[in-house]
Amino acid sequence: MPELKCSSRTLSLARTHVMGVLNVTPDSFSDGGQYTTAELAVRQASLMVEQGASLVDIGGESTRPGAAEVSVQEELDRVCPVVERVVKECDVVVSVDTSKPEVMTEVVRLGCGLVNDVRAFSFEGAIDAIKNSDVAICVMHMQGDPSTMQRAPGYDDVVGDVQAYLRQRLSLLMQAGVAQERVVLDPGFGFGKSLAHNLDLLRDLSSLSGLGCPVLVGLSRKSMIGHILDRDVDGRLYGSVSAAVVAAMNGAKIIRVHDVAETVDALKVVDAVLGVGRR
Ligand code: 8Y4
Repeated sequence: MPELKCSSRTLSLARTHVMGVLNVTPDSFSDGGQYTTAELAVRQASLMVEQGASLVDIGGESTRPGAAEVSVQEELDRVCPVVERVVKECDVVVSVDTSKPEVMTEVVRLGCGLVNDVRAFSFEGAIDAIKNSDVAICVMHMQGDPSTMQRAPGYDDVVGDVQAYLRQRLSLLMQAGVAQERVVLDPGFGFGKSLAHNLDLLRDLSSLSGLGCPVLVGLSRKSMIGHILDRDVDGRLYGSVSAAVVAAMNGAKIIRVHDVAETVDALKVVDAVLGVGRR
């Protein structure tokens, strides 16, 4: 069975894994910025691990439209103390959500297992920052940039376009010397996509696995769930868990979520149906 090497830890790709979201931005609206200090962040990470998360995704830059840009120093100050402590204290793969090469270099040094870049390692120096390490990387599709991406998203064929973009990034990374075995691909739900685009991508998610890398998705509490249900973020739990189930049935191996315990239960059912654990 294939595995994903994440620095000193390994994830079996025989089952579906949950990645718990741990925002360390003062303005993160989903957790109200409650976990800004390292102490509270580590407590939240420990809870998510107890609930069955295989990874925690630590992010210090908000990609919400209209969110303030964060300097390199500010992002380092937010993220590094938390990464350092979670790496030492928790039995989990530490993922860091960043696009900045300076942050990547530092968190790789601190022992993170995955670098999650919503900008697909497009900033100058980003590929160099991860290439001579053994961290896994998540390469995500986005149309436009976070400030403008939801204004008028457009595609000829959203599934084909996203797949072509990810194939191109993968090929560039491999040319730079990054082994394909380190790469995770993500269609980037909500990043420059209408509801119809998101639904097309979720319905056809299994076609992404054809690129030969494990697939990660983030659907949790996103506006596509809000639009389907006509609910604000506090009312999106069942919708988010349902979307996670669809994604896992369609081959996603890592699901990025806010509600770890609930999603872990749902994915145990999916994995049982998929026959995980049988020879
Ligand atoms: C409510 C709650 C509404 C959260 C919107 C949001 C992804 C990601 C994000 C993703 C990967 C978010 C950092 C956006 N989404 N990384 N990051 N894939 N790989 N919005 O889909 O959660 S942040």
